[in-house]
Amino acid sequence: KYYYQRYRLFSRFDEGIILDEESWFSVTPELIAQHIAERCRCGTLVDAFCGSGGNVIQFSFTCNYVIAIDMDPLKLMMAKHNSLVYGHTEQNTNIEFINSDSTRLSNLKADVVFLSPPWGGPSYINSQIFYIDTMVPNGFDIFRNALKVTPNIAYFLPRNTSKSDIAKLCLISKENGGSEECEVEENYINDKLKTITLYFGALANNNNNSNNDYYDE
Ligand code: MGP
Ligand code: SAH
Repeated sequence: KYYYQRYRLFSRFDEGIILDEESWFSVTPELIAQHIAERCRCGTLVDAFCGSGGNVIQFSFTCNYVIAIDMDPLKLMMAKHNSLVYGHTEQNTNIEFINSDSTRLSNLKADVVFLSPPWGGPSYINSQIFYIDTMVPNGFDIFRNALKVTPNIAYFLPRNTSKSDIAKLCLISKENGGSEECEVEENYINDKLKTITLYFGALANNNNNSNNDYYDE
């Protein structure tokens, strides 16, 4: 199923993209990654769960500087390699790859944090409703940690995510000095709902802040 969709994941797939088993079902399709990157255009962005680079590569085209974190060193090797396929070089890149546990990223400074954690494998869709606290690390803790860095957070989640859990995230955001509201975006490819992305802080359309408020040339 995923191999059949390989050019949807990476249009340059045939130029040497490398993925491991987890990445095949986790990578963000390129069109969606491009769209999210445009919405997150900023100075410094942290991709806290960078995997093999589906999002990071697109962020590198819209942000001045990208900090890409993953706890799995193999994922970082693949993300770096895949970024070379998309035009980066060892000498000339705006991506810094960091092998670390993202639940400890609170001392970073950034304009935007992007979160695309593991959802527990492709079986997430077997439940009618996906609950954020079933993720490992716990999806609420991940969000609380990101709020220590910035209120401007984009959170990539399953299409069957609990609506009351989304409301809980808004409450957590408000309690930690962030926005009380978030924007829920449904991401479709060819009329098929694939994923949702939540935008908090200045990233949300309804929070009345233009992107320029956090864009740092
Ligand atoms: P999917 O539901 O496994 O595939 O994932 P699809 O093509 O919708 O399957 P269908 O049979 O229902 O048509 C859809 C998308 O969700 C994937 O392309 C990934 O971008 C994303 N995704 C899936 N999983 C299991 C994860 C995950 O664990 N973490 C993250 N960050 N993204 C995931
Ligand atoms: N958005 C990525 C896919 C992310 S998949 C893409 O488009 O390519 C989720 C990633 O989170 C996996 O690579 C996994 O190794 C990583 N991960 C899981 N727990 C983590 C943690 N505590 N800290 C950092 N990375 C973690």
